[in-house]
Amino acid sequence: MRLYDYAASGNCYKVRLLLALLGTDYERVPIDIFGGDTLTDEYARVNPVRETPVLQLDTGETIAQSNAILWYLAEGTRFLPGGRSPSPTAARSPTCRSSPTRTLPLTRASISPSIPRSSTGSTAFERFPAT
Ligand SMILES: N[C@@H](CCC(=O)N[C@@H](CS)C(=O)NCC(=O)O)C(=O)O
Repeated sequence: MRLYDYAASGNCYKVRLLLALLGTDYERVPIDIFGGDTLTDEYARVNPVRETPVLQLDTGETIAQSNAILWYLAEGTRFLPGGRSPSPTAARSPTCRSSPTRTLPLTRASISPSIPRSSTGSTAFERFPAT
């Protein structure tokens, strides 16, 4: 497996840390996010969101979002025992398995901050639900 990795990133570091704790061999692909490495067409094919980290499996499938990568790597190990996720959406490929966990962090990090929150923490959508 291959990790697209920006050395100074905390999101990348936690993936490197878990890979090290698991003793997993991987190829590290250094990405300089300030040097334009994420702005190439080639990188857009790896991650259209143009962020690091990205884990590329030997099948070529890619997993973005650090927490989704952690989930994928940890499942079935001592860090997340109990085997692979029993979720119906988790049935097929590794990337399918991790897709809910990829979507949730992406939503939280990239979409919900732009939804205004009141002082009680509720969003406009919650205060004015569709009828
Ligand atoms: N929610 C994402 C955040 C990823 C992220 O912000 N990555 C930064 C490095 S920490 C990045 O690659 N930024 C590239 C850019 O903004 O151009 C995750 O947890 O993986």
